[in-house]
Formats: sequence, C-alpha cells, structure tokens
Amino acid sequence: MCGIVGAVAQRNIVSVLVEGLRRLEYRGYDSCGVAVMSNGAPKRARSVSRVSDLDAQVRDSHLDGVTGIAHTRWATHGAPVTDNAHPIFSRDALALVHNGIIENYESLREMLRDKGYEFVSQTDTEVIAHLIHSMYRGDLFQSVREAVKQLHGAYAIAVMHKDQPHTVVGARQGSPLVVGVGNGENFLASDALALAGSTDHFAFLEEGDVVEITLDGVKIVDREGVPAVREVRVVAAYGGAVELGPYRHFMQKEIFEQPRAITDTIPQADHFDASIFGENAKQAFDGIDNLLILACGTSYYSGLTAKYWLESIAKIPTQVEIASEYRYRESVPDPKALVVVISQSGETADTLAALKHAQSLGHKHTLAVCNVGTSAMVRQTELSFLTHAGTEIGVASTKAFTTQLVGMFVLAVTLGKMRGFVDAKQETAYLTQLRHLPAALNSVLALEPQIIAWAEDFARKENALFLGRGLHYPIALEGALKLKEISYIHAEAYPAGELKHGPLALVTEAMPVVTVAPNDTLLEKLKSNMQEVRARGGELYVFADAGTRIVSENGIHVIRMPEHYGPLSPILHVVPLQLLAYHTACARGTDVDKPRNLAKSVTVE
Ligand code: HGA
Repeated sequence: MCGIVGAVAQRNIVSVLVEGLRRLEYRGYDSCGVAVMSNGAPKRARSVSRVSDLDAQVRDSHLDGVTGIAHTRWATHGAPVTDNAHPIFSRDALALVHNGIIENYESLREMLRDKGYEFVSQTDTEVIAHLIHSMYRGDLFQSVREAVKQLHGAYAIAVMHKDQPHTVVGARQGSPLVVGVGNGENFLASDALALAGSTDHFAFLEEGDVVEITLDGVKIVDREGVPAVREVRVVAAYGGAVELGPYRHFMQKEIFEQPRAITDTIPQADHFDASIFGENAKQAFDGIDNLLILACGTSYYSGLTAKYWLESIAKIPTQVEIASEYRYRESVPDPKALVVVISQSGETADTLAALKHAQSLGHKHTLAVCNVGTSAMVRQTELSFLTHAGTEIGVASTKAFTTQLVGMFVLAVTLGKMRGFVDAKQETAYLTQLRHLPAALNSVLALEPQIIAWAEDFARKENALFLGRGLHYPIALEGALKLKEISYIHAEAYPAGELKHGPLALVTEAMPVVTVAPNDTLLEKLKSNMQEVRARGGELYVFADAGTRIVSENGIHVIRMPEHYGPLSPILHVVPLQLLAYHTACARGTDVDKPRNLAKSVTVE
C-alpha cells in the first residue's frame, strides 16, 4: 500500500526518492508523486501511472533539489487521479505526503474552509496539509506537533515548508515510519526497504512520535513532547531479492521459492525448544492454557489451519478470529491466553490494532509470527517467530503463507512437548517430517504441467467451488481466495460436509468443484461428498493423495499428489492450488503480481 520516502541531503535527491518509490512499488499503488524544494518553493511531479512514468517526468522537467518527499498512493478517499495524488500542497508553501486515514477530516475541512483554505482534492490528506500550514509560525516541527493533536485516525506523514528548505518533519500514529541515518544526510521512509543503498542505519519511530530531520541531525519527541531516544540499529540484507530471474511473474517465482523459504524457516536445532520464540517464551508458555489467534486474509487461514494442529498435537484450546472483527467487538479477556498475531509484513493495520486492543484489555502474553524482524508487530509483542520467506513481491501471498504454517506447526509441537503430549519419539518424527518437506514440495511443484492443462478449462469459468475437510478446509479457503484475488473468478470454499446445507444448489455442469483429497481419516466421508457433486453434473477437479484410490473418470479429473504427508499435508496441498490460481490468471491475462484494487501490506484499516 502507500509508501513514503523523504530526504534532506546536499546532493540532488530526486533519483534517491524515485528509487525508494520503486522499491515500494510491489506493495500496490494507484498513483505516485515527488516534491522537492526548488528555488524557495516546493515543486512536484505526479503520475497516475507507474513510478517509471514519474521517473520520466522528473527527468524531462529536470526536477531537482536537495530536500524532498515522495509517495505511492493507494486511494482511500478520492479517486486515483492526479489532483488526489500526493504530495499535497498547501498554498504553494507546504508539501505533505500521508499514509493512513484521517477519520475526522470532514469537521477539520469545514473548520479550515472557514479560515479561507481552498480544497482542490477529495483526499482526507489535504486537511493535514492546511492544518499544519494554518499553525505555522516559523517552526515546522512545532506546528506539526500541534496539528497532529487534532487528528483522529491513522497517519504517517512527511512534510516540508518553503521557509525551512533543509528540513523534513515526520510523525506517526498507527502507520509505520522509520528514520534512515546517513552521513551528512538523513531520510524518512515508511519501510526501511525503500532506503536500501542509501543507508543501513535506522531508528524505528514509536506511536505518537514527531521527528525533524535536517542535514546534520535527527530530533525526536514522543506524544507528550518529551525528547525521545530511539535506538539506531543496523539493518542489513535489505534491498536484494527483488529480481524476477527466469520467471514470468513474482508470484510464480515465489511459489517455486517455497522449498528454499521453508528450509530457511525450519529451526536448526535437533529438538523443539521454546527459546526459539524468545527469551521469556518458556515462562510465558508455562502460564497459558489457551490461544487466541488474530490475523487477516491469508494469514487468517494459516491461523485456522494451526488451530487443528494446536488442538490435536498440543491439546490446547485455540480460537482464531479475524483481526478487524476482534478489534471492534466486546470480548472477554483471558489472562491465561497467549495472543498470537500472524502477518507477513508485521504492519497490517487491522492486526496491529487488534494486538494493541488485546494488550489494552490486559492480555500479557503475545507472540508475532511474521516475515519482517523489524516490523511494528515484532516490536510490540513479547515473543516472536520469524519466517524466512524473503521479500514477497506478489500481492497474492504464497511463500509467506507456507512459512507461517511452518512457524505455527513448530509452535504446536513445542507446546505439545511442554504440555506432555509429545514424547521424544514423536518429536523426532515431527522433526524428520519437517526436514523432508522441501523435497516433498519439489515433487508437488513438478505437477505444474498438469495444472496448466486444468487452468485452460478454469480460465473460461466465472465461478468455482473449493472443498476440503478438517485440516484441509482452511486450505480450500486459501485456494478459493488465491483464485479470486488474481483471476477475478468468483470462488467459494466449503467444508465438504456443508455442501448439502446450501451450496449444492449452485452445482451444475458449469460449476468446477476443486477438491482437496488427502489420504486421511475423513477420506471416505469426502468421497461421499464428491458423489453428491457428480450426481448433480458438477465437474470435479481433485488433488488426491497416493493411496486414496480416486481415479479419473467421466466428470472427475484427478491429479495425483506424490505422497501422503500426515499432519503437514496442508503445506503440500496448498501449492497446487496456488499454481492453479496462477496459471488460470495467466490464461485470462490479468496483472498477476498487482491484481486490481488490491495492495500488499495492508497498512490502512
Ligand atoms: N487517505 C489517503 C492515503 C491513503 C493510504 O494510506 N493508502 O494506503 C488518500 O486516500 O490519499
């Protein structure tokens, strides 16, 4: 979603700002812009196309300056048109970029109109620009501090004023902002990744912080206005891994990276130990007797899958809830619950807010399962498990999901062992299965040509049903979500036993029914559900484990999975569903890595 980059330097900074936007492009956006201080006033270029178009514009117009701010916008208030693209100006004196949503923008707009400010965009952001301008008395830092007190909602902002041409001021509340510390130059960004190549020294701002960056210094105050020290950390290894290589899309590359990502995520030790979740994990785990998992989208499905593992392996009661629901409902806090938040980026606004809500209710023990070690979620939780998926560019999550599943499985076995339900023999068996996963995944990836053949059929459909049972029901949900996200085919997933309670009414010859058929205890029940579909003329597309004795026949198409994989089977079964969605989308010619209306790192509510 939206990205912010800001810089104060002694060199022309435009290319650094544009390169920063390029690095944030994968998150999804619909317009972009850059502004620099030039001859005593802010000058800008904006585009409703790609960052490459913005780059061409700034080159053509010879935009240059030593102080600047830049933005990729994912519209929440106002269409993705040039007038709404950031940087937003106030009276040609002040320029501002904003990530987030200002909830009281309507009342602020009325108040500012009464003061004579003219609004030229439909954004909520424009009120922030005029508000700071109206409070400016020669000190931008001070006016930002006063202005943010009037904002309700979420924001990360970067702002500059013509009367202080070597200063950029930032502030954050509910949306991330980091300071990049350079040599005689300083930066702001919504994600350290944007500044790869410019600096590897970062200070992570906290909620309510206001920051001023100048050529030779960084000044930070907390929400009370008290000077704050935010540790400067060296964050290496950013910046790589955004090359496409031999693949057609990042999503395809990321699907094929899963054996490597999983290898890197499986703990090295030859036993399961709580310490992998953090220093205090053993103590924290000893004090809990249930789990509350909070997440959104694909991460929510990894939580749903994990519930089966946690209850069967660790015998620990587990609730899974969509973060955006939990944060707004009245719930009963349980001091003996471990709150687990799952998020690829660790910045997902709803999940972060749900975490804070849980903490405000008194939940003490919290754990983040996350792909970004420096993220707000990891910093905000007592414990964490880092997945090592590497940068995920495709908006539709793949390797982040399977590595989250690995993390959640490790949690289930660790808790099972601590609670006396996993003995040494079982522990070794789980570890062996985990270690064998990458090889098993490679054999699943080898099914790609058969899946491409199916995708040709799917590309002509407008609806699809996905069925799974037990541990594989969340996998069916994830398969349907992948197909919706990137091919725009309407897809729904059901636990197969629910068919007869409603969705069977939808089944005709025109309805493909994708079935996840592992060789488990529910197999015979699943076969009966498949017969219910066949009896109504529905076409079945079955991913069947070896030994299920499900064979291709009229109206039943079968791709044989290489082996039966016990409790880790969901990690294998989701991969062909990713490939099916991917190749169907390719056959329909959609923008696979940047599906319409969607964004990576959903940093707004
Ligand atoms: N509300 C602002 C910024 C949107 C945003 O943060 N998107 O991710 C706008 O609509 O311009």
